[in-house]
Amino acid sequence: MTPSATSRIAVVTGASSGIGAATARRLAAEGYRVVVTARRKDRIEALAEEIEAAGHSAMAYQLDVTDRAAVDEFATAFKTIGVLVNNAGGALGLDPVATGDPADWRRMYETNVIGTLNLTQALLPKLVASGDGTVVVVSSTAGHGTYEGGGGYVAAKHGSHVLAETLRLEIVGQPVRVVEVAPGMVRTEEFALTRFGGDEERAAKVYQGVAEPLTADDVADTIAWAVTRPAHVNIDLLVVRPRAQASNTKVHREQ
Ligand code: 8X3
Repeated sequence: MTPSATSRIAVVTGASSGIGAATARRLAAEGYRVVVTARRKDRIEALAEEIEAAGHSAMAYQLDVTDRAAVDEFATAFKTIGVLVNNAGGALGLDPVATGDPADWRRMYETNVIGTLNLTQALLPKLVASGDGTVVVVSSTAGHGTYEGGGGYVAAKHGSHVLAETLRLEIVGQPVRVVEVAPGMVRTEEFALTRFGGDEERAAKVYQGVAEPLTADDVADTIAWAVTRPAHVNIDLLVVRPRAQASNTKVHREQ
């Protein structure tokens, strides 16, 4: 991988599906040279090929965001980076605090928080070096309010939110913006399936009767809007929900 030092590079984590893949497609269409990362090599390679076939620029890099040594190695490939989209993460289970599996809580903290920390720490010097960098943290409405069964995921997403807020305070004065995008109910190929360990019936119930949950493209659109504002405009936080969802616990379902 030999990215040009002058091109505007956008790194997207968790790009193998859902919001990450949609964001990569969209930022490529906006003119970024996108680097799509995820653990599943076949998927990110196919995505990079698809983006290239559409006349844009993309490359795939297999990466587990929780593997710090691998993240540090990845960072050495770049002199400068324009945009980092910390999207990798997800939910495991919907168990109450009383019975939730500590291993699930740990795993969610690792992917949603430490993964974002790893990428952000490793790439921050490259974002600064670009003279106009943007860190995007894809958190969740679960980072702003709790719900029954949310437990470990809510705790982890509050962690992502705090990471973004704290980083913005600490690097003020440097040429890097910190943007948090907090999506509510988004119907993606895998989010609910992963949460319920592949149980398709339980996953389908999440969206049952909801007229139009957000799509990955809706969230990609929001991210692209924030990223493409003029460099002096920092969109601190965007909370994005479908019209049918008034809060984490108030969703309109048609019978
Ligand atoms: C996804 C939103 O409601 O499943 O981040 O926590 S929710």
